[in-house]
Amino acid sequence: MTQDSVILSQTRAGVCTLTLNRPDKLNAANDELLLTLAAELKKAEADPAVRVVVITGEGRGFCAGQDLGDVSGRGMTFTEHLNATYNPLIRTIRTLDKPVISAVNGVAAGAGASLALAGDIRLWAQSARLIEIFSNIALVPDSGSTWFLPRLVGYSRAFELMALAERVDADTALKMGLCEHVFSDESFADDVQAYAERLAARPANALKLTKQALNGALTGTLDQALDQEAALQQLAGDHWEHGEGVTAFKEKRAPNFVRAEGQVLKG
Ligand code: T3D
Repeated sequence: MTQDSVILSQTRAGVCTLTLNRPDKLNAANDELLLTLAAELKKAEADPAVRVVVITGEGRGFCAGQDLGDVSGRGMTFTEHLNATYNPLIRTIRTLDKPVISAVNGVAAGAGASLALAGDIRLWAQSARLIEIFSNIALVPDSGSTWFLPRLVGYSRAFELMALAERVDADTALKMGLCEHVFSDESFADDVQAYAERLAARPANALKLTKQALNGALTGTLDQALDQEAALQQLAGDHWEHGEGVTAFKEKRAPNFVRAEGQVLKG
């Protein structure tokens, strides 16, 4: 991977940062970017050195959605294109067995807004903004926006944002629950790394199962959620992390959930 790659990847202290790298176009997505991002997420999932993944953008944009210069003559219907590119990417994020942070450094528009919403955690820079911009070009929100947004802000607010393509700034996003934290532009990358390292120190297996449980619960009934919790709790309880957590509690010390290569922990 070179500095020219459409996705830059860097891993530090258990945190893999994937940076969309088409800054001249506010990181608008072409097929190469979408397919490479999905492939890099899979690589990060398979890499034992990675405990948390961050998706962010190079330059002043996060992602301006579909590259509108890359649409004509692509030889695919909209449906075929979504099924070949955006949809597998969004599914990969939501099913990845590691936490994914959307680190929204700048404008997130169209499918870029969907990408901003898809993370398990959403951290925004003060100057970031989100625009469900699809209706400006008379398209329907896609790449998961119709699923994510009403669950966060309710049906009518979601419809209004989509119908009017209103810009949501960072303070409003925080109030609306579109992001968990807003950090200053100047220290954004450092603040995101520090936050991600906090997540990376948490029990990886338990977080994987928690993500699975929450995603299942969002679409199921209470009965299904209770059954799923009971099944996943067995997997968590049988894992060494659980033993370490209980032992640490009894020994009145902080648990060490990051198992060093070759180190055998109790439990
Ligand atoms: O399968 C399918 O194809 C369907 C899937 C659809 C998914 C979608 O995402 S549809 C929505 C597509 N995106 C848009 O419609 C957004 C278009 N961009 C904008 O409206 C504005 O750029 C922004 C509101 C996002 C930001 O405005 P501003 O004023 O901060 O920046 P700018 O000057 O408009 O953009 C800077 C440059 O990025 C500019 O290039 P230039 O003139 O300096 O050479 C602009 O053309 C380029 N750019 C921004 N967005 C896109 C883009 N180039 C190609 N595609 C873009 N989406």
